[in-house]
Amino acid sequence: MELTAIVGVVVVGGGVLAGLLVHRRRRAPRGQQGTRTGAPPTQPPLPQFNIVAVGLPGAGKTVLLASIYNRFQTPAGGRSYYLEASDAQARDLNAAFHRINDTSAPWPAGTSTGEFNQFYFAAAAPVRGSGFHRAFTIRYTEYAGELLVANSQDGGRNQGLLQDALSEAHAVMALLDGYDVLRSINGVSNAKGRLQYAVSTFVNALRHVDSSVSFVVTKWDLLQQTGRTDAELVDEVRDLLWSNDAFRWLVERQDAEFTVRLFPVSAVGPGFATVDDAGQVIKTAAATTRPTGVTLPFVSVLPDLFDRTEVAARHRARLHRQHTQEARARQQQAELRFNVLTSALDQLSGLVPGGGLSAHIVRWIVGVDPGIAQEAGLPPDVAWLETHDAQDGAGLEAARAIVKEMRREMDAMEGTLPKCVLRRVG
Ligand SMILES: Nc1nc2c(ncn2[C@@H]2O[C@H](COP(=O)(O)OP(=O)(O)OP(=O)(O)O)[C@@H](O)[C@H]2O)c(=O)[nH]1
Ligand SMILES: [Mg+2]
Repeated sequence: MELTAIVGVVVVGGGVLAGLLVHRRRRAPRGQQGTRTGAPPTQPPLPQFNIVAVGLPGAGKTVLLASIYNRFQTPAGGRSYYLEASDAQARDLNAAFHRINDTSAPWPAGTSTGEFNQFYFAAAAPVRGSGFHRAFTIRYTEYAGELLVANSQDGGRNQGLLQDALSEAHAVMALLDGYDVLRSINGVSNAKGRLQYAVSTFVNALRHVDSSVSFVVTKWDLLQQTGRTDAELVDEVRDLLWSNDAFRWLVERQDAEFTVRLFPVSAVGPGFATVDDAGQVIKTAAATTRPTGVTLPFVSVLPDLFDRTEVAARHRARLHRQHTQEARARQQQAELRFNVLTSALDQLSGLVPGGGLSAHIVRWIVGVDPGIAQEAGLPPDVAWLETHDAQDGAGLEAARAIVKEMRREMDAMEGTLPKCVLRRVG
């Protein structure tokens, strides 16, 4: 089965004519099209984080999703947690990655506009010798990049679903096609036009979205073939993108609480593919995949959410100090509100259909009133997790451990490639 007939991740795409000619690929046959919203693999109420990827057709959304799942499906590389999909979605994603990995098989077909799929991944970590406990769920939306760039009767319904997914997103990954980036750096005519088109598509899709946005440069392995170091390439890519007014606006317009990063990512890794004379990316016979950087856009989501909470909480704490006469009364009030809030959430978690806390409640806590926990004397991420951990203490402990590891992975990347941070907040 084709991955494109299966997967569910959100990515925005488009391209100038010349670019489209280079990137034109076959679409999944009609019989294989469909809309699937896979059931979450877990029954207990877990907090849910929604991720949407946006990128032009051919930017690499589908291949990246298969590669991300492949990396996260078991604890590995110093990571103690894993992501678990439902049996059916795991089968689809594994089959897709196997197809990508098989150098005698063609690449997956482009995703059809009739497809719209949502993948649910439960994150689980070991807790005090009592096995793995689920901590939260990540929902990832997969669709055709064409939905972002063309009006079509066929995809009309899915364009609406995509808008919904974007408005519910906690984090958006904006994918820039690394091959376009490479050709732009090399001064190939039309390449900059296609990048410009991608950025305009992001502007259109994200204008009214207030989630965090990170930029992902896909097919980094092709850029590495220039022989330049990652640090040199990041410098060049930054300069290239920074010269684009719309890109600068996207970075600078983010809500003040978010750090904006550029992630160099290869879903297949170095040496797996090259570009032939016709401009097609072709697999290298007998090569094996060694994906690089694919976990990073994922692991930045939760620490960024908590950082946003923390920055807002610090701001409120400053105001709090400035009004010392009112401090005591405010403290008492905050404690009261915090208690009311936690008990209300306890009740809500049992009432929401499917048992999970809705994204709106997540936004409410994280986005609207993050100072409450601080005023009540709790560190914001601990308070956040406690209010969202409706099921058991082990789930909370697992969530804390996962977020800590995610932070460590982010810090390591920023230590190695500091220029990847386009804008630092906090
Ligand atoms: N070298 C290299 N090529 C890649 C990589 N990821 C994707 N590609 C190439 O890019 C093509 C398009 O990737 P897809 O993942 O199908 O693109 P998409 O964004 O899902 O496209 P639509 O489904 O049309 O929206 C693949 O068929 C590969 O040829 C990568 O990490 N490295
Ligand atoms: Mg696709």
